[in-house]
Amino acid sequence: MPNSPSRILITGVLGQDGSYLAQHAIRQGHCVYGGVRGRLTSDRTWRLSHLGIDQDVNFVALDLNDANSIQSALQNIRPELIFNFAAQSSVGDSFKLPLETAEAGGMGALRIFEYARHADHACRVFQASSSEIFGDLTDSHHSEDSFFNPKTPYGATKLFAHIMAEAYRASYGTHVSTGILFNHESPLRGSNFVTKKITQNMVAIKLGIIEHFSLGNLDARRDWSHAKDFIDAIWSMLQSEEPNNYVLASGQLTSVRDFVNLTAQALDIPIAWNGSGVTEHGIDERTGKTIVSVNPEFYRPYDPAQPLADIRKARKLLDWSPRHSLSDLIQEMVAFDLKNAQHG
Ligand code: GDR
Repeated sequence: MPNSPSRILITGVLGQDGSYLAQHAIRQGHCVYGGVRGRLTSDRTWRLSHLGIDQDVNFVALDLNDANSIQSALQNIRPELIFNFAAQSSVGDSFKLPLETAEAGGMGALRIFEYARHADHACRVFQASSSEIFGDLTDSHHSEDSFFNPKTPYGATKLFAHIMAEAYRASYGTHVSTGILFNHESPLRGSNFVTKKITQNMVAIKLGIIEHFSLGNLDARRDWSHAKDFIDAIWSMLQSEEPNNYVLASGQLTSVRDFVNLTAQALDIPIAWNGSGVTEHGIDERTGKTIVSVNPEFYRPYDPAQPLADIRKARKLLDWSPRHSLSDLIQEMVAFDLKNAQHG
């Protein structure tokens, strides 16, 4: 891809990944268009404002549920690079919203591939795929060639788009790369995801704003990376001549309970666990008070165990490796949440 400034469309530009990708592209002098569904209000642009780039993004109306909206945005912008991050991104909510999840995540992606296929100019696409496409464990380590067996509406939708990306590559020569993204977090993560929920609530406990909060499955294990590390690899994917699929992860699984422990450590809160199952709770050893408990309301109808990731392909072909450790990530999230809680 030429190094000259490109027209770049980012769907989901208001989300965590879209914001960091926009920052990366703007720093390199590219012209960034950000697809936005619905009204643009300041409470929706807070991530871009935090990164200091809210004035640098050209916002365009784009609703992945609406074929006409996608077509007219793409025809006006004629993007050379498209990063498709927009989706109903909560696995938990996909059980409550299966139709919306499938429409935007599945058909929305397909409509973007169709544009790239027919465009009369060079157009490369990045499709955000997910570790949820693996579903139930089959291999010890999961790579781009593993068996896909999703068990959630979100995972099934992501697999549809993933397979379509491969089909467009093979059948039409479309330049579509996918990132099979394991969990990736940052200070800009939404508070409906477990990491942010933990850091925000533990900070509020530390500052005496709340006394206690609840979680669901403490035994769930996830491979958590810093979102910024993934952005580096995603950018490289569209700079490569050959499109491909890449697993992105750290290669290390940690339980939700241990994420709480590491957050407590970062905040200097001594925590001990008592009980088991729904009665399990974490106690502040200094005060003897319960600060974390289990609420089955946060359990999912199905919560497949996450496999270990095999990231050798991205390491080799993209010359990529994660730069942040889990404790770096937690330190950064806690510092951000402390600042926000103290300064409003
Ligand atoms: P996930 O992320 O479903 O893996 O999807 P999430 O942070 O929502 O859940 C991670 C694990 O934590 C358990 N958990 C809780 N989750 C939430 N949200 N709230 C709780 O209170 C809670 N308690 C325990 C969950 O059961 C789960 O096992 C993320 C998203 O970013 C997807 O878009 C992405 O594709 C995948 O990661 C890879």
